[in-house]
Amino acid sequence: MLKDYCFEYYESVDSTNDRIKARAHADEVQGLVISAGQQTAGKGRIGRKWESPSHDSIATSLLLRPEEISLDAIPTITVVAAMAVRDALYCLYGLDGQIKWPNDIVLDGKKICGILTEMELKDGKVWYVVVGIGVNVHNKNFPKEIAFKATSVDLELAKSEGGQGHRNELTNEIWNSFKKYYNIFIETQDMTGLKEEYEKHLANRGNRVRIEAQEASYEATAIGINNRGELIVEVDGEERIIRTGEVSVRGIYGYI
Ligand code: BT5
Repeated sequence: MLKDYCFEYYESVDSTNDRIKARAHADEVQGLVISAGQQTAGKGRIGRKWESPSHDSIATSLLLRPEEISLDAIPTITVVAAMAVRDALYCLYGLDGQIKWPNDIVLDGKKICGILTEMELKDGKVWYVVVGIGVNVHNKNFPKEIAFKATSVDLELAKSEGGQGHRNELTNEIWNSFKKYYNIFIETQDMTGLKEEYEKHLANRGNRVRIEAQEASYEATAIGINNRGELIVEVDGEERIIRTGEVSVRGIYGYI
C-alpha cells in the first residue's frame, strides 16, 4: 500500500529516474518523489530520448518498493500510471486525453505525456520500481523530429478557452491520482478493479493498429486490455496478447 510521499525538487538533473535509482541503492524508502525543472539526459523506452527542456515540462519519478510483487505485474504499473495522468489532466484542466497503450497520453492525436517504468531485482525478487512521468506543460515548440506528434497543456488549452497549466499543481494531482489507482491495483496486483475505467479512455480501442515487434510487424484491430494490462488485438479472427516491452503500437493513420 502506498501511503505518504516525500517530495524533492531540483533545478536540473540528468534523469529523474536515474536519481531515484541512486537513492534506491542508498536504502531510501517507498514514496520518494524526485522532480526536476529540466533533464539533461531524459530517457524514453528502449534507449530513446525524452525531451524535457528548461522548466516547460514536468519530469517526475517515484520510488516504489512493492512487497511480494510478482515480476509479471511490474509492466502493469505503467498502465496504472497512465490512468493517473489522464485523470489529473481531466480534473485540473478538463483535458480529455486518451491513453495510447501502454505508456502515452494523447490529445487530439498528439503525445502530451510519456511514462517509463524501470525496476531492479535482488536475490530474484523485485527490489524496487521507479515510475517516471514526463508531461509537456508550457512547451510552445518542439524539436523538428517530434513537432508533428507532440503537444502540451498550454497548446491544448489555447484551442478552447485558453489558460495555462501549472507544473506544481499538476505534479501533485498526478501523484494523488496515482496513489488512488495504485492502491486498487496492488490489492490484486492486476487490473481487475481498474480495467473498465481504463478501457473507456483507451485510444487504440476498436482501431486498426500496427504492431511493431522485433521479430515481426503486422496490422491488427485493438480490442481492449486483459487483467494483466496487456493489449488484446485481433488478427484474422484470432485474438493475440501484446505484452509491454519492445513492442510499438502504431495507428495506421496518424500518430495514434
Ligand atoms: C516514453 O518513451 O514516452 C517515456 C518517457 C518518460 C519520460 C520521463 S520524464 C521523468 C522520467 N525520467 C526520465 O529520464 N524519463 C522519465 P517512448 O514511448 O519510448 O517514447 C519516446 C519517444 O517520444 C521519443 O523517441 C520521441 O519520438 C518522443 N518524444 C520525446 N520527447 C517528447 C516530448 N517531450 N513530447 C512528446 N514526445 C516526445
